[in-house]
Amino acid sequence: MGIFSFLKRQKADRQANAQDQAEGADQVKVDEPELDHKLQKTRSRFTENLLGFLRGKKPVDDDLLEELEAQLIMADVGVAATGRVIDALQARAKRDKLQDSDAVREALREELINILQPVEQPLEIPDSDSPFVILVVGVNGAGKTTTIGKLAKQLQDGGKSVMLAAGDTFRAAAIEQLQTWGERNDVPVIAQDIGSDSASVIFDALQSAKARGIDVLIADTAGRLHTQSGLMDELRKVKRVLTKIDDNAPHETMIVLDGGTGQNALSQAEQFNEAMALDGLVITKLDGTAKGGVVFAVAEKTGLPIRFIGVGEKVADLEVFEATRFVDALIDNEGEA
Ligand SMILES: Nc1nc2c(ncn2[C@@H]2O[C@H](COP(=O)(O)OP(=O)(O)O)[C@@H](O)[C@H]2O)c(=O)[nH]1
Ligand SMILES: [Mg+2]
Repeated sequence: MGIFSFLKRQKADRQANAQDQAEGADQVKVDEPELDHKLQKTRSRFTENLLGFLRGKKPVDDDLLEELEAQLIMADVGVAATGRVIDALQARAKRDKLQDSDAVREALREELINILQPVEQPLEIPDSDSPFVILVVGVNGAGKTTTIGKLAKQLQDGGKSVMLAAGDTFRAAAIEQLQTWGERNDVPVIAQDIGSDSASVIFDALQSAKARGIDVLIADTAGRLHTQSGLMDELRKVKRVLTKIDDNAPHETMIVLDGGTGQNALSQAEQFNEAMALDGLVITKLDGTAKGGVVFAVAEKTGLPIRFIGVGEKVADLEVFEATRFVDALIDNEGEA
């Protein structure tokens, strides 16, 4: 799908959306910039080098594939995902006789989508009598608190009641950031003083959410303690105490990764997953100078569902992750910017 049909589809999606939420319709922002526009910087990083050299209609040979391989690695796609793409392209070159750069480009597009398709698994919140608990983890600065704010607003607009727990008790600013956000958007925030026990804040919040019949509790957490193992111990303790109220809580342990940090984001996903058994991830800052390739690296190496992508600092800048849409926005299939 090219950029034009992509735009049309987005518009149609949004109109359908606005109709779905008739009473909340005034909150649906119709003039919000399109995903492909938001990904523009990321796209130009990704495609300038990666696809630029394809434009010259070179014959498809081993040299071209080698160059493509190098470009994918440089775009943060990672060794594993790059290897898979190149192997697939080599097989296709033999089988389908990729004639020119357009054919390579289309084949590349399909292989990139193949990597992301399995991790396109949106977060689903079932109707239930007890709160659905989302525990948000990740290193400082990744975008946890911002993502929580955006997500809370979107869930609220979708008719869910939401409560937040200020589980990052290590920095006063972190508690205030969440509280300010809650006040602005009419979302209750459960917080205690700085330095209090994160697990007990989140435990209290779940009790309160349950008593008030809240649909979704989203818990913020600290991104750094004195040691990495201290952080993992603390987060495991949070999980443990939650099960005292609800065997299935947290229902979603979701890591937030800064898409601009390349292979670091990948190793964070792997480390947290080992310690915490993650259910899903969010990759933020894809509107910035991120090269975008990290999305493929994380998908290939972890296989974890990508729930959302962050494409800006505003409340609307959180998108449900869709593989085809993402790849098309990234590689700008028709060459139009
Ligand atoms: N451009 C951009 N900035 C983001 C995005 N998500 C978060 N940020 C910014 O990243 C910074 C750190 O975010 P914060 O939520 O405080 O991170 P936390 O330490 O993980 O809670 C803030 O300045 C946010 O505005 C995003 O998707 N795009
Ligand atoms: Mg924070």
